[in-house]
Amino acid sequence: MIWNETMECMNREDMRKLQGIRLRQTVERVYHNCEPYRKRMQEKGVSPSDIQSIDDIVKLPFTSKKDLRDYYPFGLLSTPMSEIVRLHASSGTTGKPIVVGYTRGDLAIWDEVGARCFTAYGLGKQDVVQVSYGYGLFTGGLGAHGAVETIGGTVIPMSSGNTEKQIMLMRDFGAVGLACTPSYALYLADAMRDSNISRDEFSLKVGAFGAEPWTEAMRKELEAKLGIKAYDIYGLTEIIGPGVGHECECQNGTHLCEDHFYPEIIDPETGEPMPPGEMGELVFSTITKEGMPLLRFRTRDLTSLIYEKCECGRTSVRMNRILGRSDDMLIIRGVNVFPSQVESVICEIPELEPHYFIVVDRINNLDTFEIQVEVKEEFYSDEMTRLLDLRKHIVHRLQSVIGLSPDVKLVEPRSIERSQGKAKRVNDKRKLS
Ligand code: DLL
Repeated sequence: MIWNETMECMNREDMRKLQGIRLRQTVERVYHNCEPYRKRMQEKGVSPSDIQSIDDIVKLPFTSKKDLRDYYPFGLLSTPMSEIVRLHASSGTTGKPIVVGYTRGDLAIWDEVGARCFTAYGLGKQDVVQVSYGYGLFTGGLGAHGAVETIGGTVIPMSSGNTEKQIMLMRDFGAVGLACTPSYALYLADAMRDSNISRDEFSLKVGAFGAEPWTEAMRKELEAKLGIKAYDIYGLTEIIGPGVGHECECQNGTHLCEDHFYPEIIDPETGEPMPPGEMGELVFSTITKEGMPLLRFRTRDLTSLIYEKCECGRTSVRMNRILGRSDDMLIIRGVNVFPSQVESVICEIPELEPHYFIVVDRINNLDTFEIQVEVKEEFYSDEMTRLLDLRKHIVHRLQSVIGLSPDVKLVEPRSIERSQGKAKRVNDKRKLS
């Protein structure tokens, strides 16, 4: 099922033309209505008339998270405050949050792209969807909420937390779709198993999981545990929220809504565009937003793009799974490590639960690298030799995937703290000193 066939299946040449027209309009808008953008463009010697087609985008300056902080709270708006009908914010790790203002038109775009996501997952008017992303300043709850209402489905505005009630209502209201972070979905799956309710009593068929990186192995785990198809939903506050991209029934890359959000991949070191298909940092320009359009916003997310037509019929560009954020990358003893690599190894070992925590420290000038991982109930025995063998096997697999031998600590089931929103999987103590 396709929500907006014209846009999602447009031939690539027409799409580029449309993107060029929309980019030009956006550049005009920010140049005339947003002082920081005008100054930046003038400094770079670019004027709106230099932007004739989408290829000219490389002439424009980048925008970063730092810019959003520097112009906190409303300095990057391109409309008067009277046109702004909603604010969202995301709290970063440091300092002030990042604030985004939406006009009515922006909210309509958000509903439209959100509707494309849930339609692509096979959901429609007849379906009940439980939204267990947090509601509030975080875009997850209200974003998914608007999307489900737009396709005409029935939304259960659960928000996160209160797991027992989540499970009860999911069963009683016959939720077919579940929208939450993959880590919370895992938590719910375990809690459902522990409740005395049999799986047949649930109607769940589809998961819309995102807001944090997750792996193919985690998808398999979630699909098996919940008996569903688990789809990716991607987005970020600065650009709009959930709905920037989504998977389709082929589960082979995340389609980006590129008629609204134009993606580029750049070399994170030099800022130069990467050749098509290569991995690098994802950059977005919003080309239809009114309230706070962003040009060439550096997401810090690392991925690559696929431009071939998908088997589902959509021609929209697809994004490979996000390896992680460049600022999540750990450099341990000189080796680059992403938590997602650790996750993929853990999920492939049947004796382990997909719950882990990484602790990095520096002792006597040497990096230490510890991974705590839960062993499944049935394998967690007092028999030391069995656990030692398992530990050896994990270290060996991690060594071959990431090139480092961590200190693996096997811990009891349920002993690692669970998250109801985005999972926190790393404690890098080196940053504190
Ligand atoms: O997480 C918006 C969202 C809500 C997306 C619900 C999907 C579902 P932020 O809090 O601003 O917004 O965080 C954005 O989260 O730059 C990525 O690093 C990460 N992220 C979001 N979706 C995915 C995904 C929301 N599907 C940041 N896969 C982004 C991997 C994701 N990472």
